[in-house]
Amino acid sequence: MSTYAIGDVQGCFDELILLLERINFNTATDNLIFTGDLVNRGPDSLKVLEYLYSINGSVINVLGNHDFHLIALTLKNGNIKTKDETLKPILESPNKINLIEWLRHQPLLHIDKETNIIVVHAGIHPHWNIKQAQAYAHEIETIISVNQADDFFSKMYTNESWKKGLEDTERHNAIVNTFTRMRYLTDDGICDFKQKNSPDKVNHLIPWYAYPERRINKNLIVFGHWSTVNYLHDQRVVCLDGGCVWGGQLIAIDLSKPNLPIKVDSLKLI
Ligand SMILES: [Mn+2]
Repeated sequence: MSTYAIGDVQGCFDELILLLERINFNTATDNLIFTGDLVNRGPDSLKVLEYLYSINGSVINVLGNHDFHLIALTLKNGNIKTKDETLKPILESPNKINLIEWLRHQPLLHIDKETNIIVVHAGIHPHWNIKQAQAYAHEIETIISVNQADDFFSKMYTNESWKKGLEDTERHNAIVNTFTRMRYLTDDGICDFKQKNSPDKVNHLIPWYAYPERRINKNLIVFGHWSTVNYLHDQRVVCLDGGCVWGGQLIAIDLSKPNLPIKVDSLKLI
């Protein structure tokens, strides 16, 4: 029995199946924890969701920004923009309600009981300890899984950065932005949500995982969201976003062997 973490799939269904074959995934005995962004940009978002829903007893997906966006679009039920074309088959699927209900009951943070490895989509604010991170994640999980979630999703698109003393919408947005969009912070601990380049090209901002005195420093944190970082493993973090949707790789690790990535190349013709 193994538990695997898998990086950002973003609709790359064929690569996902190849990766599951590569790791000899067995639905009866193995578990999969996805780092979020299952959908959007890639060719087969609906197939990815339908497949994972069909084996949902073996799957956890920590929610990413694209997953949040899909839930928001579904609840809004309005016209979609060109950049969201790849989500259209989900929105038009007869199985839409089941898929979205499953998605919006997924966590923002998962801690593996065997290894104490933490999995999130983008990261954990360096000022947060584990108890705070769990409480903040739970706060949002409660809001988005109830019937009145529409209000939250209609106000979600802001660039609020976490700081103490925020309330209501500002606080909720800051928590979601941290877990699902954070890459860099300033010296003062303010998130910069615009910069997406790799850290070797950016001097004036600090990657969240390299922030001095990051409070969670014993548990390994596995994350995705940052394809320009690509696969990274240092003592305390593993990035699994190989940018498969951009022609890179889809990456998995067995949580009991986090230093041995298993990679499948994108099938995209470049
Ligand atoms: Mn993302």
